[in-house]
Amino acid sequence: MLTLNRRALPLAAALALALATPAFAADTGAPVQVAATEPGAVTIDNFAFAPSTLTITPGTTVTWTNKDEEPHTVMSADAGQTFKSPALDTDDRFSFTFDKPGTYKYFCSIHPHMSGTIVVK
Ligand SMILES: [Cu+2]
Repeated sequence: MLTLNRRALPLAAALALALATPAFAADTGAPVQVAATEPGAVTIDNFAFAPSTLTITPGTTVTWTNKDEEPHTVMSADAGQTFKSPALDTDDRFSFTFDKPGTYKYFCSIHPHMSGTIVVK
């Protein structure tokens, strides 16, 4: 069952891409273009979170995708560490659903100068 799911997932994703995007995007996978149009997508690239500030509505799931060759983390800056990812290798993803309005600052624990903000309102 698990093996079946693992095999079926990329196929389903490719199919969804092919249906939702122009034909040329299906071949390249185009994850960057797709991610950029999703309201809850943050890309980690060149030691920066993009967009650095993302404004979303409550209940939105934000997914961070590491496009760097270096590992990064996503760690909320509040004392309670509302969200905290493991080290993300290249193309790894981390998701968190923001239910409560507020301003959530976060950073990469490996490179603390990397920071970003999620605004939920
Ligand atoms: Cu980092």
